[in-house]
Amino acid sequence: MSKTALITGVTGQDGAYLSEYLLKKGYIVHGIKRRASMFNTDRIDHIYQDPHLEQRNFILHYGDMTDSMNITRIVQEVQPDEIYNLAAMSHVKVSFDTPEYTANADGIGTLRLLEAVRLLGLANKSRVYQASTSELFGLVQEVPQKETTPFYPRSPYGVAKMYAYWITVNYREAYHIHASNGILFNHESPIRGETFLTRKVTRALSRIAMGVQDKLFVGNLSGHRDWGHAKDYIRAMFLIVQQDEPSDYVIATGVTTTIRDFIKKAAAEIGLEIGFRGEGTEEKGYIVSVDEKRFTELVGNEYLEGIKNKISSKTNIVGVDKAYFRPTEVDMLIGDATKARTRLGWEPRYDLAALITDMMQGDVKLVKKEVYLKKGDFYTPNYFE
Ligand code: NDP
Ligand code: GDR
Repeated sequence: MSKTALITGVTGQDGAYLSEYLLKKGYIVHGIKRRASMFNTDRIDHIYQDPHLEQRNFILHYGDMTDSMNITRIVQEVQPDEIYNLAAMSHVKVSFDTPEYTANADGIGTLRLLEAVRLLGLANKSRVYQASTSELFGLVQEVPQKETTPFYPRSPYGVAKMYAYWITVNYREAYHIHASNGILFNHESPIRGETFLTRKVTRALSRIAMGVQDKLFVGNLSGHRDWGHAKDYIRAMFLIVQQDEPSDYVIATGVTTTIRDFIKKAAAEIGLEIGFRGEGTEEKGYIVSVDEKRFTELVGNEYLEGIKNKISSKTNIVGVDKAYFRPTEVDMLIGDATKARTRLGWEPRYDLAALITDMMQGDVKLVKKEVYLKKGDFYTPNYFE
């Protein structure tokens, strides 16, 4: 008999990869999507199944983590063997603007789900995975961070996720639900949301390379993040849920990189060398040189002249805008995933270089499509943040 999984946040980066992964394993996958004024299922379009089909193994339900009755009804209908709670207002900076909503969706939303499992008598049936985060470590109390490192969240998002972490532990201990936290460090991919740092960078560099954008504005350039590939991290989620005993695991690569270096490495992927000059809000990034062969192969010969002009005119292509600063920042994250490596046998398959290759290839392709449409005089949105 096929297992049944329920994924909240199915339309997000992780929800999309996890759905695909579980479907390949023969699961029946149910996902909760929000009502939106436009289609919001781009990331799962390739696995979407027409609701008119009689036999479906990928089924979507309208729902919201802020609606207890809705969550309870869906859990009752689906009777899931496994629940992956991935839904969240997941943008740290935006959580400072919407703190109450973030607490409601990310914190209390997790309680709603756990309480549904308890009230429906599913404590022995439905295993729960909670999407916890390295943002719990915030102002880090130890380097590298592991399961025993004390938490010190630095944003309304981090604080909401801290509630979600502990309510998951509490329901595990109080009601013997197989509920686990995956304390995942940053993980990215070609389908990462466009307003997170890595994707903002790979998208902007691709657009600058092809002349459809002049400049990339970022905030703090000196922060460190431990970046992995989302495909590796959803495998860890699955493994956590398959363990006989529920537990909490750090998932990380163990390598940390500054934002400045991420920008340099992403540019180098398409043959551009970027140098930075100045300090603080006056820091600026310039194209210093171009590997013509690499650039021509990966981006296109027709854009080379534009790059050479930017080099000779010393045009600045990266700038700092303090609008992207956070009231309290998380400066340094680097995870120690020894527990996951030893107990789950989990190892990341992508290193940072492979992640960047995947992301740059994805965005160069998308921008080529954008340029093609523009040339044909078709409208293409800019999607400014
Ligand atoms: P995304 O932002 O890409 O996806 C979040 C998902 O949650 C989307 O499907 C979104 O729907 C949905 N959602 C948001 N608010 C609600 C709500 N109120 N009710 C129902 N659904 C909602 O996040 P990721 O895929 O990157 O991350 C998945 C989870 O893992 C999140 O909980 C995140 O906080 C956490 N996490 C992520 C890490 C990362 O580096 N990616 C690291 C550690 C933890 P919509 O598409 O309509 O916006
Ligand atoms: P983060 O990811 O806050 O770590 O949360 P994000 O990519 O937003 O920021 C990473 C670092 O880059 C700095 N930064 C900028 N960030 C954004 N978004 N935009 C900018 O212009 C910019 N300039 C500099 C940030 O200040 C920060 O230091 C992500 C989310 O996926 C969370 O949901 C998840 O829990 C954590 O990762 C682990």
